[in-house]
Amino acid sequence: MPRQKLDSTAISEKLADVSLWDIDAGEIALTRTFKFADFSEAFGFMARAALVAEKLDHHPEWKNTYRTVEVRLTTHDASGLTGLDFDLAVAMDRIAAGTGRKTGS
Ligand code: H2B
Repeated sequence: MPRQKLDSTAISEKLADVSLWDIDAGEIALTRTFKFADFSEAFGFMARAALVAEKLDHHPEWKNTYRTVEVRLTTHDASGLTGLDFDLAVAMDRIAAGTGRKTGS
């Protein structure tokens, strides 16, 4: 049941795997701001992440400004966090780590 809303206990356990992400007070969403070397790296990250999102059938809310990508992950169908949000967060971390020329956060 990957799209089943997680309770606080399950969320705290899973947060250990995504330590670079923030969680909002209501435990509805994970957020992370990625910063890359330039727009090309940022957009490349988004292109790769979009393919993973399609595969998972789970899609990010995100905003790109030049070399910054602000990401918010939540499961709209469950009105909260599910395993898919954590799966996508981990995948995005891996993709960002692989771009090589990332400059921060
Ligand atoms: N993405 C996110 N973030 N939350 C959802 O609830 C969701 C989704 N639902 N992508 C999916 C698509 C659903 O609409 C389709 C029909 O599976």
